[in-house]
Amino acid sequence: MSLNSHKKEISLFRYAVLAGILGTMALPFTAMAQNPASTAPTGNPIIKQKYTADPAAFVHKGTVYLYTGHDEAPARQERYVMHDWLVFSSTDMVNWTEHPSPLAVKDFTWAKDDAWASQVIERNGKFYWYAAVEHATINGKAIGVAVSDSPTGPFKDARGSALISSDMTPDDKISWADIDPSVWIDEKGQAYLFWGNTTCYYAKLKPNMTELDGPINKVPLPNFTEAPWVHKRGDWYYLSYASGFPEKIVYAMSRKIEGPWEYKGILNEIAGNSNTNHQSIIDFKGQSYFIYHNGAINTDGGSFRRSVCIDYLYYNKDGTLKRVVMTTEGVKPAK
Ligand code: FUB
Repeated sequence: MSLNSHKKEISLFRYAVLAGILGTMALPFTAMAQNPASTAPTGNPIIKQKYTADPAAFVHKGTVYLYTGHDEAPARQERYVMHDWLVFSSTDMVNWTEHPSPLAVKDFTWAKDDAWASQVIERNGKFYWYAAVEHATINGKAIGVAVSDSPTGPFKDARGSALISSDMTPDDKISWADIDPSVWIDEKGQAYLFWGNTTCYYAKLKPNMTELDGPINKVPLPNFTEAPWVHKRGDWYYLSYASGFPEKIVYAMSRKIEGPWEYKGILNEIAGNSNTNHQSIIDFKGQSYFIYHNGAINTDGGSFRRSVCIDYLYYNKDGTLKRVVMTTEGVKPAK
């Protein structure tokens, strides 16, 4: 997203929505901050003791691990303040346990700040965390990769340098082009990294998961803003992404991960008072879930103090996706 655009967006819209649809969810944040690490299952947002954003979830041995960004902007400061990432786990999608923060920008010695969106994937018993940060010496955003033997960390920088930096995508004139990594491993074991803002990129990864294996390619997608997320169901690949600004989540489908992708339309509407809603899609215990963020906690929530929510995702018989219904109730415990 454009930072300038974000700064302009304190908007009446945010307060109108808060007063309306989401008004009943506005709770005093000071009270919520006293909650213990395990959150009471009271619907959306699912994490109430701190602000969480940019969810990325995956399932490992019967447990869902949810990785999030951590919004720490003081009230009324309309800018991102994000220094570390958080991890939560659940065996039912409703009761979430917070673990100690396993990764921070400072763990990437070559990075300056901005713990933006990320995704974790498992390969051969190791967990690889792809994360967007501001590079300290190469102008703009970059993507690093950290590794751990446990999904809850601690994670350490796997390279000692950026995997993706702005000098590798020179056609892009914006400094925040290289953000929002999404990673996928296909049936043959080939790993792919997707990312981008304004332009969607992908590249193959080597089996070590820490080096590119070939050129950086562009994915032609209509009105792509950011937040690509790749998933597969049956024979279909899905590439969902944020579109426009404020952002809706839209999606495309393909029989092959390298495309061509066919645009299919809107998956999730604008998330109330948040300009972004950054999705993650998983299946767990026979049900599909759409995980995203809104700005519904507290009247100071909004675009820079966001909160992760979960609602159901449903497919049509032809493989297309039904539009997500965002709710305050959230989901029921998965059995
Ligand atoms: O959290 C910072 C940025 O906001 C993310 O990288 C984008 O996807 C948007 O959610």
